[in-house]
Amino acid sequence: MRIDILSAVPGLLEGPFSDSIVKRAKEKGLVEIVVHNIRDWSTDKHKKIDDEPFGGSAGMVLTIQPIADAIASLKSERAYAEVIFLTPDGEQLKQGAVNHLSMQGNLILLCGHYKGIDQRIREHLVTREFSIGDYVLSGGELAAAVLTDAIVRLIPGVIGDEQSALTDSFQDNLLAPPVYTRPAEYNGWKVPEILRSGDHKAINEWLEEQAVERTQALRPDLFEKDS
Ligand code: 6GU
Repeated sequence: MRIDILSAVPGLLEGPFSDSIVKRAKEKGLVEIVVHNIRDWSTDKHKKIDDEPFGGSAGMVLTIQPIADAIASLKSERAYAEVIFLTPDGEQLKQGAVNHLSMQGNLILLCGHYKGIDQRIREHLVTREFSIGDYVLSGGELAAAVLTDAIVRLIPGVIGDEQSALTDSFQDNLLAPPVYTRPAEYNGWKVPEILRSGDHKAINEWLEEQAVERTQALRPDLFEKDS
C-alpha cells in the first residue's frame, strides 16, 4: 500500500512516521508513505497556494490549481482507492472505517489548512472526508498522521503478533481489558490472582468480563452504535 499525503506544512509530518510501528512497516516494505508539499505544484510565480475567500469572510483559502495538479500527477502514476480530505466537518473516524481503508489500495490524504480549501476540490476530487473528533486543529496534518498510523498497524505483517491488532479496543466494540506484567506485587499492589492461575479458560472468561464491564462503565455508547 502507498499513502500520499498532500500538505501545505509538510514539516509537521516528519516525526510521526519515523519511529515505532510505522517506521518498521516502511522498512519491511509493507507500506510506502510519501509526504508532498502542495506548494511544489503551484504555477504561480510566487508559488502562492492560497487566496482570499469570495464573499469576503476572514482567513485564507487553499486554491484549486496546486491541489488539482498534485492529485492529477499522482493519479497518472498509479491507481488510488480514495482521495481523503481531513476536515473537522468530515465523518467522525471510527475503527470500522479504518479497518476498511487498511484493505484498500493506495490512498491520497489531503490536509486542509487556513480557513479551508476551495469547495470545488471537495465536490469534484475528494471521495471521502474524515474528522478525528469534535475539536479544531490548526490543520489536517495531525489528523492525517492519526489516520495513517491507525491504518498502517492493521496491514498484515506489520504487527508481529497477528492476534494483537484484532484484540485492540474497539475491534469488537469493546474496550480492551487491563493488562499487567511483572512484578506480581509492587508496594502491596497485587496483580489479580486469576491471571496467575494458569487456567486459560478461566482467564479468557475473566478478560471478556472485564472488557464488558469497562465498556459499560466508561463507554456505554459503544453498545448502541456501529463503529
Ligand atoms: Cl481532520 N482537521 C482539523 N483541522 N481539525 C480537526 C480535524 C481535522 N479533526 C478534528 N479536528
